Amino acid sequence: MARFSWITSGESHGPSMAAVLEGLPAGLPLDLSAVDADLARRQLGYGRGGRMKIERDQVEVLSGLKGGVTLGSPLTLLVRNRDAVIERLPQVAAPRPGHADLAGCMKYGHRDGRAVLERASARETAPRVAAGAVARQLLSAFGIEVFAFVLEVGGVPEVPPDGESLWRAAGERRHEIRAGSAFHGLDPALEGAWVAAVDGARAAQDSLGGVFEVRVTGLPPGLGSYQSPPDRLTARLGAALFSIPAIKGVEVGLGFEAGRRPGSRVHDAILPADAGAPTRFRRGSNRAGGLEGGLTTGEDLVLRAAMKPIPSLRQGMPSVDMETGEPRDATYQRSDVTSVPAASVVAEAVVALALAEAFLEKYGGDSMEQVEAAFEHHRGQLRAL
Ligand code: EPS
Repeated sequence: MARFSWITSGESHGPSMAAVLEGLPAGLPLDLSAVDADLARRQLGYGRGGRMKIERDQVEVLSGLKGGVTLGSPLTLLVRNRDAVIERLPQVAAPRPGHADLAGCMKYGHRDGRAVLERASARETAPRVAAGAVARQLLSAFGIEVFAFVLEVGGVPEVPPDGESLWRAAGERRHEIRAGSAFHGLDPALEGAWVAAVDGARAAQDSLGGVFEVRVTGLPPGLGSYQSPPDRLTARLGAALFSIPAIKGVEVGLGFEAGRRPGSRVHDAILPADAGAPTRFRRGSNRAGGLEGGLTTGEDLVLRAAMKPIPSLRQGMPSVDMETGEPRDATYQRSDVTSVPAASVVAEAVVALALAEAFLEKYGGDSMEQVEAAFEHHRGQLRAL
């Protein structure tokens, strides 16, 4: 049985983008329309730019599936680029501050930023979302749901909103409320101010960042490990979120606030659970955000990430011409004003992928039947603990 792993490939304006997942158990039915629905959500959000008007991202499966069910072999997912013009695009003469252009050119010895940006582009997140949608279906077979929503766009609102209150208020209507939001948010009262912020930034030829929250429900306790530092799930989830382009900060549970409070107002009391609960224990609160010691606690996972504004600015940023060495504005072609809503969908994908990996480490088997048996066995152990 192969270890669960995945890779993406493709250039932003090449013929296509792809993802290959290895180590999926055989016997998982895949709903490809749900994969397409995630790809479509990634394309949405108020403030997206011209490229999203061109693309119609849809998944094609090239291997690993028969009759809609996984075979246990590598699963290859293809997302074609409509804007496949890589051979006709101009040089990127002046690197964009904030993008990988300059650091990438210095790494490889290129003078044309095009050689860097084609792969560094956030277009890469399209196949990642497809891969994440598959991971999400594996988790969903065990009652685990990954849900992200946008909290802030461009510093609006001024006081950071409480994700917990929004999440609780939305309850079972969360999918419906988020689907009705132009920003994948849960607070309809903020939509008008967000639209105004994006319109203002567009008029000023500027760009905006923001903050989103990812919540995971239905997790069993004990995913991850404290035995070896890199295996800690907290580290792996942090790395997953930081792998999304433009992410500059990640918080778990209370996050930075945990560093400001005394321990008695940080840690979550352990209490006896009611009879019939899945374990004999319950927690008085979830300030830990569902992770203790690098392991899931069985409480909801609560993660937040901050995204910087997109570095392709219409107004121009000071840069240097790579050929002449003279100062000039950074090269600009087109860009989004904000892609925080899209990043929240990518965050769901990378969190689902990291959790699928940890889930299969603990309960892994060659087939879904074997994974289910391992999962049920652990549930029995937890009831008896
Ligand atoms: C993106 C495709 C890109 C950008 C954007 C995201 O397409 P193009 O470069 O042709 O306009 O719109 O990329 C970035 C924000 C970035 O910094 O690279 C996509 O599919 O999401």
